Formats: sequence, structure tokens, C-alpha cells
Amino acid sequence: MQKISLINAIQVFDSRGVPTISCKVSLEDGTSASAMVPSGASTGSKEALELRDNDISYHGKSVTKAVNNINNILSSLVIGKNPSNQKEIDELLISFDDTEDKSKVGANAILAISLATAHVAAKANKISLYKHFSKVYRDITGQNVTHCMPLPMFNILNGGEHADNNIDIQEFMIIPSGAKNFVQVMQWATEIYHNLKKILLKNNYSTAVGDEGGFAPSLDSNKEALRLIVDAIKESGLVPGKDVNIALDCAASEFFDDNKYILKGERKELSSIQFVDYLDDLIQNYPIVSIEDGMDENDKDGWKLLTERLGSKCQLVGDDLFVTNKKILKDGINEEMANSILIKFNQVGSITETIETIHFANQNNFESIISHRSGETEDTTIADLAVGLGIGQIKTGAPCRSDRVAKYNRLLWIEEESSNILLK
Ligand code: 2PG
Ligand code: MG
Repeated sequence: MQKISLINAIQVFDSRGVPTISCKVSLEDGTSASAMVPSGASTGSKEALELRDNDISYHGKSVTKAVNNINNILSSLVIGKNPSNQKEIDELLISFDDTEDKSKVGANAILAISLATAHVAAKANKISLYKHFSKVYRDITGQNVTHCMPLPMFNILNGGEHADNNIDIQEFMIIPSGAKNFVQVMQWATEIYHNLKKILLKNNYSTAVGDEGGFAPSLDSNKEALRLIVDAIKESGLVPGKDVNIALDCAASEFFDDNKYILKGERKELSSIQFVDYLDDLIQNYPIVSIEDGMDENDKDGWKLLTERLGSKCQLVGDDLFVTNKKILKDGINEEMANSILIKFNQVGSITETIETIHFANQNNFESIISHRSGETEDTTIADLAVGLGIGQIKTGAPCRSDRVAKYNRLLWIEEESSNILLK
């Protein structure tokens, strides 16, 4: 195998026009591949550190320190290494940093190299990236994977930190659960999306979109958002609760203050118990099968109550709660919080640690959902990660805006080229 001969990184821009890192890894024979790092807006407090310059340029958001760390420091650690040895490379970078949150060199710097290394290794071995990810999973865990196409959660109505409207719940997503293949998944999702646009227009609501490509109208309540989505599903000739289900990401940490869940859009202030009742009521009245971050990340009692009350009838996903961190997930499982985990590799900062967390979730019967960030690029690595690790679910925004659609388009090509890979 050709060894790594050069690593270089530059500052590029994400879907919000905010600086991020693009990193290219080259091998001795000139083979090269690059990858880009995403960035969140509603971040969990225990996420690995995204190193930014915090000076006057780019409103403090430039990433030249992280870029320089790659070019001037980290590159020398991995030059000469075999790019197929993902774990060895990630561990070298992690141990050089030697902080809990990767704050010395930046999780964005480490992840950029980690991702680009996987891409160049797949290219050098002349295999698809998803097949390479299966190999890396086997190297790290000793276990084989059955490939599958993931079922997406399409975020078609945006609120919270991702939109300038009055909706408190951050993401209203549709899941085309009854579709027979990924082509049909996309047809249903886009038809519903465009019917929702027509319904919003008919009601004189805005059809401007939020950070993840979903519509961002101001509405009377979260229930109104759900009603409009159910109407759009029916208008598409599909049956809510059978063909298409609904998932929510409350991102509740963003509206939890002074021990209260403050729904500004509905002028409500709810205790943890009352907010669990509120979510229970939504589940009973709408075909909701999954709720992410239903409680604030530090409201442990709220999470336990939510899991006890709704855990048997709904997927409860920990995002800010677990931040893709195996240790934090372990504690959460012991305390009986949630029943599944959202996976974002920039929350933890390397492919190896991401895979270790997914493996731990698998061993504990926790479902994993592979996820984008609200600040994205045209990088499609997460599509291959989902297929290669046999993860049945992905969320990567609305079927709108290239930063979101790029991942869905990549999945369409994977299905086209490998007809034996089926929806989970
Ligand atoms: C989330 C994500 C992605 P952000 O909360 O799940 O949808 O948002 O990247 O802003 O954390
Ligand atoms: Mg979330």
C-alpha cells in the first residue's frame, strides 16, 4: 500500500457562509482525496472543541489556527503511514492532542485528517468508501457488517436555532417508512415537500427555508406544523402512520431555562413533567415515531421520566445528551435515559471514536442514526458511513439545498450500483 506523503488543508466555507476546513491527503503515487468538516448551531455542551480563531476576522469564526495545526504539526505525525490503518492514524492524532475535548489542536483539525484519510484509502484500494468503512469497522470491532440503505428522516419544517420563525421545536421530519427502495423514498419525500410548499402558500405562510432546507414559516403552534405536514402527506396520496411517519428533534436544551421548558411560540412555560405530558399528547395525536433531544441535556430526571413514559412506544434519541461519546453513552444507558443515539462525527472528532460509539450502541441494543450538522458542505461521507456500517437510519435535512441533497444523491448512486443493498 502506498504511504501518505502529503497532507494539506485550507479554509473553505460551509452552507451558512462560515469558515470550515477542507483537507487533502496524498499518497506517494500521487493518489489524493479530500474531505470537509461540518459545524453545528445547536451544539451539546460536551462536544469536542471546534477550534476557531476568535479574532476580528470572519466574526471570530475563521479556522486558520486549526488549518495551520494540520499543515505544520499534525501532518508530520501521519506522513509515512499506511492510510488503510484508520485506527492507528486517529490514535496518533488523538494522543498528540492529549486533551479530553481535543482543545489543543482542535477536533475540526483531527477530524479533517481522519475523514480525508478514509477517502484516500478507499480510492487507493479501488473500493467504494462505504465498503472501506465496513473494513474499518471490522478492524476496530472484529465484526462484520451487513450493508443496508438507511431510511432517512427528512427535515421539511425548520424551527429553533435553525430558522428565524416562532417555532420552538427545531426539526419536523418525515420518514417514508413504507417505501420499497431508496428511489421511492426520494420520490415520496420530494412530492410531500412540494405539496407542503403549496399548502403553506395557500395559507399565506412564508415558504422561505431554514438552515437545513425545510420551510420556516411562523405558525400558531407546534401542532399546526404537524397538521400541515399530515395534510401534505395525504395530499401526496400517502397514508400518514403507514407509508410515512414523523420524527421530531426538539433540541430542548435550546429552550430550557431555569428548570422550565419555555415554548415562546405558544406562550407556555412547562415543568419537566408537563413537557413529557406535552410530548405524549403529540405522540397520541400524530404519527410520531421518534423524538430527539426531548429533554435538556442536563435534565437527567426529565430524561429518565421521558424514557419511562414514552420509551416503549417511541424512539427516543440522544443527541446533545450523548454527543457521540462512548463514555457519556455508557452512563446514559446505565441511568436508563433514551433508547437510541444520534451520531455526528464532529461531536467526538474522529472516525475511530465514532465507530467505537456505534459499536457500543449496537452491543446495547441502542439504535444509531447517522446525522449531518446544520452547517454542512457538499461532502457526502455520512452517506457512505450509514451504508458501510449497516446503520438503518440517517438524517440529513430536507430534500432541498445541495448541501443536504448531495448526501441523498450519493445514496441513490449506491443503490443504483449495488442492487443487493436493501432498505433496512
Ligand atoms: C441536530 C443538528 C442537525 P446542529 O441538532 O440534530 O440537525 O443540528 O448541527 O445545529 O446541532
Ligand atoms: Mg439534534
